[in-house]
Amino acid sequence: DAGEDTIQPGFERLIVYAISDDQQALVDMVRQFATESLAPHAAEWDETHHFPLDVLREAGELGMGAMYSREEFGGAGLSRADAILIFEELAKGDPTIASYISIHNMVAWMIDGYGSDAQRAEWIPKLATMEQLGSYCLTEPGAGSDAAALSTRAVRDGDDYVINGTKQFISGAGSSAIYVVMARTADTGSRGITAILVPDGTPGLSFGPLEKKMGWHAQPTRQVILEDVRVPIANRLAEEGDGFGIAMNGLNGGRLNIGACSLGGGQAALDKAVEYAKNREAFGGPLIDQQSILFELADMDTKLEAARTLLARAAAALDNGDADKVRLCAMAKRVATDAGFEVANSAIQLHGGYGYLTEYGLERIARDLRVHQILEGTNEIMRLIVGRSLLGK
Ligand code: FAD
Ligand code: 2MC
Repeated sequence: DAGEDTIQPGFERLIVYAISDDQQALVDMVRQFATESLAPHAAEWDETHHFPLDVLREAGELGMGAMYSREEFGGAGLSRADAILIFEELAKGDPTIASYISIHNMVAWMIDGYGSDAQRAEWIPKLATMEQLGSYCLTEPGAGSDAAALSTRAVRDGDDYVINGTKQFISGAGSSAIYVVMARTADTGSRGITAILVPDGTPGLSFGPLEKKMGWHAQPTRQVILEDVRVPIANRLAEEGDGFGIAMNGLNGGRLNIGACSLGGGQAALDKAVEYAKNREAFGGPLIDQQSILFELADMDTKLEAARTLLARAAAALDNGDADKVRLCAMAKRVATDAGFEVANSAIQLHGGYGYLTEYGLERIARDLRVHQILEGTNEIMRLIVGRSLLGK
């Protein structure tokens, strides 16, 4: 009976929610790294604003520098479904470092996916080990959400491009070896943008001072300033005019990873809140005996599980190249980053005054997760993307 083998539309993706043995081994490996090499240091890195390059290299040695790049030049060849599991585990240890690793991976994937073999051979091996780092340069002082309005310009001069402009809020800037710069090569809106590799040390490339931020203290955020920066045309990724699509396709996966980082941070906060409510005595018994507290914890758990489920659904869509992948990635980013922050904030409340103390680690998680609702496309832009899809645009 042919009908027995037919999976109803919409249900075929449910299969991916089961974690395979390989994925479980991956999760166990990353959990050990996050528990031993990230979690014990997260508070200190936050306080001292330390970007731990040595620990990033450890992550690189474990295969986390070019996770979903192809294996030919040293990538790990993993899927997006694998990646969200990894980022959730990393973020349980330190959401800020996990998020930086995501941005670095976005850069590696863009070079692997759209670069020439020469570009891939030059950059992927070093990015895969995280001996060298990458930064993604889209946002400008005058163009954030409206990214297609960017004005950094690349003008051809012989065999070179000469690039002028300023990129704002660039993660890893000043520490990276390679900057993927989205620059205007034609006045045709999003179709006139080109992605160009600018190596550190190129004359005319400089950085603004470190931005002082609410969270994400363990990674640098700076302007990237390009003044008559000259790079060979061979540094272009794909063709002129392809840059916006490359940047957006990079962000689809980035948005899932950032959502997974919020999930990991939120899960760590929930775990602390459960322990605290079991041990803190008030009104003649542990707090957990108050049903309103148990319900709050149940709601936190439910929010995270809903986010986890939607992230898995969107990751499967991205892995499969489904037509609705952009919409699903936007939904998942919005839901997961809101859930992570809300859960971290609730965990502070459940800890009473202690939640407000740095020592308990919750205020740091909340500060770190807050920005996930803003970057890689604000959650309003995620709604714009979903809303437009409803209109068939
Ligand atoms: P704006 O675009 O000016 O938005 C202001 C407000 O208006 C927001 O609430 C926004 O949601 C809302 N809004 C805008 N348009 C609409 C609309 N059409 N409908 C409804 N609401 C709207 N960028 C990079 O390229 N690379 C990086 O590595 C990077 N790292 C970052 C690290 C940090 C710590 C931060 C804070 C930002 C980083 N960004 C990076 C930039 C980030 O992506 C932008 O801040 C973000 O996209 C928003 O742009 P904006 O700040 O210019 O805000
Ligand atoms: N995936 C693939 N293609 C996409 C896409 C996506 N997510 N989003 C847009 N495109 C394509 C779209 O299909 C269209 O293609 P074509 O020219 O072939 O028709 C093209 O890009 C232009 O798209 P729109 O017509 O929708 O362009 P518009 O300017 O109206 O809106 C918008 C684009 C708002 C969706 C986009 O500018 C956006 O995502 N803004 C948010 C910017 C952002 O996420 N910044 C994050 C910076 S990185 C960061 O924060 C880090 C921490 C690293």
